[in-house]
Amino acid sequence: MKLALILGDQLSTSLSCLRALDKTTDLIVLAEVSAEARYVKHHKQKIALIFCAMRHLARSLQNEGWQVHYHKFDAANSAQSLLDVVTAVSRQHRPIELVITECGEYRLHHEITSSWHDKLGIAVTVLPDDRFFCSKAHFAEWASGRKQFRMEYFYREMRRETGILMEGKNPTGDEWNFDSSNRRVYRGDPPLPAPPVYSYTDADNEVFDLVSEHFADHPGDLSRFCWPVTRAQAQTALNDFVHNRLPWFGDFQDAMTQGEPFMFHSLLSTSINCGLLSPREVCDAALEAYYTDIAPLNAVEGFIRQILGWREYVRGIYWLMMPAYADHNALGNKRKLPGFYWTGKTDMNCMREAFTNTFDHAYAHHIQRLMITGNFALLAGVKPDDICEWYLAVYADAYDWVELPNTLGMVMHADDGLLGSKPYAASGNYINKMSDYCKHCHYSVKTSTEHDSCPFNSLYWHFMTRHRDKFIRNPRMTMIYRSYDKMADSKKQALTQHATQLLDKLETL
Ligand code: FAD
Ligand code: DLZ
Ligand code: SF4
Repeated sequence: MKLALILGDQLSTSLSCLRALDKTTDLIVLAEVSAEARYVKHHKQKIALIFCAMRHLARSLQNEGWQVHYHKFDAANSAQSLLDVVTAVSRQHRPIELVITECGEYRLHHEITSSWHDKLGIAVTVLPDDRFFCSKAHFAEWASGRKQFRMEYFYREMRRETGILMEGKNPTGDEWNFDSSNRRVYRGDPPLPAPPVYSYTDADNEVFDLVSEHFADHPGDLSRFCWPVTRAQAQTALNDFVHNRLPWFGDFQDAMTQGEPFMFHSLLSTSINCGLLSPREVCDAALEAYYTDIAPLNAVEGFIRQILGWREYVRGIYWLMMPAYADHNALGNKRKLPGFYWTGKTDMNCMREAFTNTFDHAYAHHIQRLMITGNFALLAGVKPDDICEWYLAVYADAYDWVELPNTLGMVMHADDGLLGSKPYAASGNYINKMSDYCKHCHYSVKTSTEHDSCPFNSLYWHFMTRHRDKFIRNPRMTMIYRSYDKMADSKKQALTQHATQLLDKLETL
């Protein structure tokens, strides 16, 4: 007989390892273990989501006739890692082989491929994860010989290969990208639709109690838990998004509004990443909305680009560059992450809003992650390790393969521009333009060097001046340095002095 191990982010009945198994003889293992639940301080909602969804998948597989060994989290059990559980099950059932779909994270992938065969004394077969549009090998082929790996070119290649939003050889609407029409400021029209509410079972409630009891020291709480935990709920989420938010997704993709955590975003990353939805079916649903006039092209293209483009691209980069990628720190950052990232306590309203969403929902939308909490960490020169650990812990959709390139590469520019041709650094002006946060803030966005000036303003110029040698020859940054050079010396000095003072008292902002 064979064993298959299904991981907490592989919760799909069409997984490659299941296709290598025989229902009548083989056994599937799913295990809730401390090693996975504690390797960073995952938000309580992330652990609850994964455990609930694992339990539902186990039940579905049993209903389909599979034999399943399900290991529930038990603090008193001596088996606290995936290897412990597989070892115990192997001793009992004497399989000839362990089959597993390759892991999403390098950490576990390396552990399994380098040592499990010897430790278990049986064959360990790792099968490709074919839930992605682009295999690791195909991405490596695309990347080979290129000096720069620009997402936009990869995305066009994926469009051509899949035929998604293509009319023969040309992109639908004669443009590859409608980003320029996707920067509207949101002023309350149309009203923001509330996301769907799901009902949870007694089995889910058992998980919520378990997480509250054993992971009390982890961030966040469970009172606002609103994530799909079954495939049916995830399909409801997709349907709800396509009809109620996708039509405006493009227009308001970069907008932020006080007290509104979700805007017109899909909230689908948790379901896609843990396996409840496939990226293909999500793109198909968006395409269908375009062809049936439910959503316009700028929305559908903008949404598909995130999945067919960014999501596939960051996964490709991760597997191409790991393990060395995680150690990059191209800007030489040394500052430790300010404590308010974990407590949420700060007078900067934009940051507080992002933290509130994060702790309440294990969610923040992309522009909050990139241009608020990410931007601040970039400007303040936070160590990439610290900020990466934070993003991996606090979001319910976070797994190293997707979090690391986004944080280390896109936000922190720590990979020296492999992922982005210029850092996404911005002053308070950008935040004021794209949101109403500054109206509700203790700080003044209009000034830079007063005692109550927006910290983003002087920190922005401090960032630009301390990295001048690196960025001055970047053609996309010439204008920035030109306007700095035009400033009076007294203004430059005041900016430097004010930013230095802020950096010295960062914890108190
Ligand atoms: P939407 O805005 O509705 O986007 C649609 C879908 O596109 C998402 O569900 C997601 O599957 C995909 N997507 C969008 N942007 C990206 C991207 N940059 N990379 C990969 N996929 C993308 N996304 C994660 O799934 N997990 C993470 O751990 C993660 N960490 C991030 C860390 C930082 C610092 C930043 C800037 C972004 C990160 N992202 C991550 C990308 C993005 O912020 C989230 O995918 C998105 O906010 C999830 O919410 P949504 O489902 O409502 O997305
Ligand atoms: C994130 C996570 C958590 C919190 N718990 C488990 C678990 O108990 N069992 C499990 O199989 N997977 C869990 N996961 C997801 C894994 O960390 C993820 O599968 C690996 O990091 C590989 O991507
Ligand atoms: Fe954020 Fe500055 Fe605006 Fe306050 S004034 S909300 S700190 S950008």
